[in-house]
Amino acid sequence: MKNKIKDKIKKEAVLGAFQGFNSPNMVEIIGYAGLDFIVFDSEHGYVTPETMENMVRAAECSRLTPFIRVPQNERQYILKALDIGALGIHVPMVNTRDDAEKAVYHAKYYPRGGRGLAFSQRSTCYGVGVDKRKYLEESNRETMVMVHLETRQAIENLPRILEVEGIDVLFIGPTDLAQSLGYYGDPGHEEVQTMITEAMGLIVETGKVPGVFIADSASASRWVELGARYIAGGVSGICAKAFLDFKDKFKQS
Ligand code: 3PY
Ligand code: MG
Repeated sequence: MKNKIKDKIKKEAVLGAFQGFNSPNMVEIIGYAGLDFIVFDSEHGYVTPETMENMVRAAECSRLTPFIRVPQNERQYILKALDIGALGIHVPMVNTRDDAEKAVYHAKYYPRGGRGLAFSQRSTCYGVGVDKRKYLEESNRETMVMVHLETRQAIENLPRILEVEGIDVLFIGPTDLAQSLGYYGDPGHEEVQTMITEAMGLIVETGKVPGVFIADSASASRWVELGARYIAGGVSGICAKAFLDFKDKFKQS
């Protein structure tokens, strides 16, 4: 169970997308288009459990690394996301050091954490021919934890959140961050942008990896220059833009 994102972000920025609806076919299209990873969104989205499993399979078939954004930072969500075969989790609204510790604890097996263990699950090939010790070591090494920093409180607590071992990406959510600062629907506001820039500076300074959600890929280079190595957009937003463009360029004669 090699997680190619884990190695790649050490050297360069990776690109992915959040998908919050049922469609394994869409996952394959994104994979064949050459993105690095996909995040199935069960915080805002409504992916049903059976289709979630098939979307993880579709990602594997099309060389996309599958992650799942869990609805909230709770054991049962993190456990199911990983047991179904996601190679990492996105955890929304991580506001304190304790929140960050909790996310890592439920994503990692003993000795780092307390992830529940069952060899009957998809992630362990249903126990068929599995080398149990090797699986545990590999899983703890390859499973990624992405914590969402998306409130003023999270940014204020960033120095303490950064102390937690086992977080792979500190992912900034500009939409929620903007509303937490009072700028509803305006993540481009100067104060929000300054806060993101400063947070990224601190993350990079401590040798960790910042990530960020973007509305369009043209804006990514600015974050990459600041050290972000994990960039994601939203599938519906990307599709909506592509269809609007498709319609706008339609000429009848
Ligand atoms: C946000 O911008 O609030 C996000 O959660 C992006 O994923
Ligand atoms: Mg958010």
